[in-house]
Amino acid sequence: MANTTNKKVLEFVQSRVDLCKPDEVVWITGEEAQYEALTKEAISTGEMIELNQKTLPGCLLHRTKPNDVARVEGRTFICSRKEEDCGPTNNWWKPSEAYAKLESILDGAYKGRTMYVIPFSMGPVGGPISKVGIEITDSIYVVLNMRIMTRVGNDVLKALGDSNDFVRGTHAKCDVDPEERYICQFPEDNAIISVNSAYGGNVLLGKKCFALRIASYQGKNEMWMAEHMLILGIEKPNKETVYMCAAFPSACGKTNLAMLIPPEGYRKNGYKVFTVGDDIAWIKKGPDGRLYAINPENGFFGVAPGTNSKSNFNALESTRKNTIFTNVALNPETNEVWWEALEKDAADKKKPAFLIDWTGKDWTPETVDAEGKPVKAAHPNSRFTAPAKNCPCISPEFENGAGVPISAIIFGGRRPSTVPLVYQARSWENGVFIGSIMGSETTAAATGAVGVVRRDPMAMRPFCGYHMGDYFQHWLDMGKSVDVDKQPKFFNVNWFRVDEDGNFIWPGFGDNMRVLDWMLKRIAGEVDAVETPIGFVPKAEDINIEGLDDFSIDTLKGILKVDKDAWNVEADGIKEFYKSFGDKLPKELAKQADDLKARLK
Ligand code: GTP
Ligand code: SPV
Ligand code: MN
Repeated sequence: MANTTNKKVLEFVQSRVDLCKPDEVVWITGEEAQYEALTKEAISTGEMIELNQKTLPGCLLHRTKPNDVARVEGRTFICSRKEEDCGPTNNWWKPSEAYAKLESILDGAYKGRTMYVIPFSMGPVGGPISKVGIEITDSIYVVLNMRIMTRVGNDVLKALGDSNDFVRGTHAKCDVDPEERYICQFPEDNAIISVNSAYGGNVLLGKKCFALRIASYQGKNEMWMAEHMLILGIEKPNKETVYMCAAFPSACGKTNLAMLIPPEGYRKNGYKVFTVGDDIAWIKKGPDGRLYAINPENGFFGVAPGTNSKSNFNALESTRKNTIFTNVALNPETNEVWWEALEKDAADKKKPAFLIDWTGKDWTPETVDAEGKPVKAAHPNSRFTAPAKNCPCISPEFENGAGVPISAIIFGGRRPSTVPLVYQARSWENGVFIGSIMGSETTAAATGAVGVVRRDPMAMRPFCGYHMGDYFQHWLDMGKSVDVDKQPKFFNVNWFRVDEDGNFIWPGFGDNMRVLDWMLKRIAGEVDAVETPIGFVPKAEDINIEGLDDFSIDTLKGILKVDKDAWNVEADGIKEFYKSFGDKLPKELAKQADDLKARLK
């Protein structure tokens, strides 16, 4: 039964009933008993596997079809009315044609099934930056995940009242047919339709589809920003907390940085890191003229492989109860989960000798594929869905709907060479330039080749809901709307420089605190820096490497170096990339590219 009299909501839901023809309609209320019943049902049908309830209380495992393990960028469409509003980084589909095709797929898609109506809020319910969505789905997996990732239920409908300001999301699993899989955003209609997938970012419509693709478009029109960014707070020994946002592409270290544990020396001196968000930030100007950020999500959909008590203690802790695991391995003896590098070192005795892999097959450390290559027990993009409140370092400001004031914006990606460990932009405009030229090696978070460097502006290439050239202009406009002394400082980082043998040079993870510390000092005006053609690089002695074994100041100097030849190649690549935006490229950025080239002469 609907717990709302909102005509627009009721109309939308009725339109889905008429189209998808479910046997039954269930409104998700937010009540505990309803979840328990749904969980039981999903366990009884095999959709979910109940894990060891002593060691992993409330935890479930889910396996997707092997053809459905990551976002599908090639099948993701921005269905703006005009093609020129979609831009060269997105796939465009004419709305009338997209609707016709999708409605033919949705026609009767819920026959013999139950339709779930999920009212959800991105951001604290009723908060000044928050927004509401309604997702229709035929998947209990989606319901249970949305319950962790967003705020759901009757409270949301109450907060929405009679307003028409909500996003309409329709999801149908259908046959999980990869040839008929479509993830479509209709920015002008506030609508999302996703069919033939049952995996994470394709179907949890509050996440990438709404909170980035639709929200980025809303933000452009309403003068705020939706970004693929973590938000963290660093409490200094004087108890002041400085907040930073960081945009890294998928599987490039946001969750890890957001939950960082500082090295011992910092902890002793009273530094603490708090997590506000690990994937998405909504940023708006506050009453005092500074920029404030909220995390619109309520949980973490994090990469499992590589997560262990050493690399990310806080993330691992977050997954110890009420968590859904997707495509990890199962230890049938203990009924617990496993993934590659769950042990912090090879000597760890817990490494299992026998598992059920993510596809449901028997697995041992000796298992190889047809070509004789070792088989991974967990899929490289296997994930955990964990409630934010489980996180030991969740920020006390997490539920503050007004957000936290941002002092720094950090960009970064996986670059084996060229890009130094850290550098600072000269200004907001130069910062936007640095974000716009971001490049990174592709990862398993999306289907396609892995390890190829591609341009990924602001880590938003797969997530910007409109023309990337207009998006750059919006960034410039946001900067102009904030007084210079209130603007966050911009930095770029690269944890992923490798040596001749392909090993990472910088220790990374908790030791990234050493780089954040330099940023804190730059923000406070406590250290100067070396001006280079690309921006301000630290003096090596200003990065604290005390307590780092086998890491010399010469090694540090090596990864701080700005190689002019390599950057000349980079600058040419940028100009090439910029050409794809045609006359939508803001002239300020074209000038930034020219200036860089001139400084490199
Ligand atoms: P999405 O959820 O896909 O947006 O990913 P993310 O940006 O949150 O990435 P995450 O923190 O899950 O890290 C992805 C991978 O990068 C993991 O395998 C980590 O082990 C690795 N990683 C994270 N931080 C570092 C680092 O500082 N150095 C190195 N070498 N690897 C890192
Ligand atoms: C990403 O790919 O950036 C993710 C995972 O955070 S997904 O929700 O699948 O998009
Ligand atoms: Mn992400």
